[in-house]
Amino acid sequence: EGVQPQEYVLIKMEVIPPFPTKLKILEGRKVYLAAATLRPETMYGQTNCWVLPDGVYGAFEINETDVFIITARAAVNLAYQHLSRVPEKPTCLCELSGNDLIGLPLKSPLAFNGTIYALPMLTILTDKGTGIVTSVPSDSPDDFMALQDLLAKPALRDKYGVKDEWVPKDIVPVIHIPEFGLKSAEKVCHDLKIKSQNDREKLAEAKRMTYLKGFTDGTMIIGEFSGRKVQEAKPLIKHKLLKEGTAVLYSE
Ligand code: A2H
Repeated sequence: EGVQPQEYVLIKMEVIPPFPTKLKILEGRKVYLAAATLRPETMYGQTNCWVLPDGVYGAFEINETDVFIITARAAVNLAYQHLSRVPEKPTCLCELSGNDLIGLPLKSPLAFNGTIYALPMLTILTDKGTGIVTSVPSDSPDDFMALQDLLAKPALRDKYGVKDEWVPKDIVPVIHIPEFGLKSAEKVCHDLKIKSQNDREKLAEAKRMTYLKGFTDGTMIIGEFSGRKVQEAKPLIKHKLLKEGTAVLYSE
């Protein structure tokens, strides 16, 4: 963690009822997997959600209606940021493992795909954000490689009980970058010859390259702000999500 606090946008990925047995006690409530992102302008391209299979999560009461599934660590931080039903005290309705979340159908704001699913990512850090990550394989090298691994490795899908119909077949392009085209993550992962989601050093380089170019040279090619520069669209999309209540701010 750095010296300066990092501000994330938490995207409320709504769990579509009816709930499976492990989530039954949450029935009747609005339940969300809350994903921390630095790139709200890419949300059109969400194809799935990522959870850590061995991760420990909880279902926390955020207010009278909403429940967020996140790590306990994030719930404590949220409770000190006015995002807990009981001020400064997280209330957990049930504990869940990442494995319990795999396969949940979700509806996420701005996503071009109507229903997306929670899938396993093995490199999620439990001491950053909420432990839930939304997947935008067009623009995130980590997301692109985790998806490649699932698509290319039937044994990996089997290990985590992932059904083929949960795995997105198509990437949804969001941003055009002159140097990298419409699927910058795929292009950079290919150019750097990245083999898997565990290729951490090369992925750090890929992230650095795409993050910077996307912001400085990128143009939106989808949604309300299509044709606008990413630099202009980013704050507009962030405020739109916050205003409509499909996202909240979170700092750590
Ligand atoms: B970003 P930073 Cl399109 N473990 O959102 C691993 N990764 C996590 C995480 C966790 N616990 N919590 C959040 N993240 C991811 C979108 C995106 C992101 C795009 C491109 C790049 C990118 C869609 N995934 O991040 O260490 C989230 O993925 C590249 C930096 O705080 C979040 O933003 O800088 C980003 O990492 C936060 O990472």
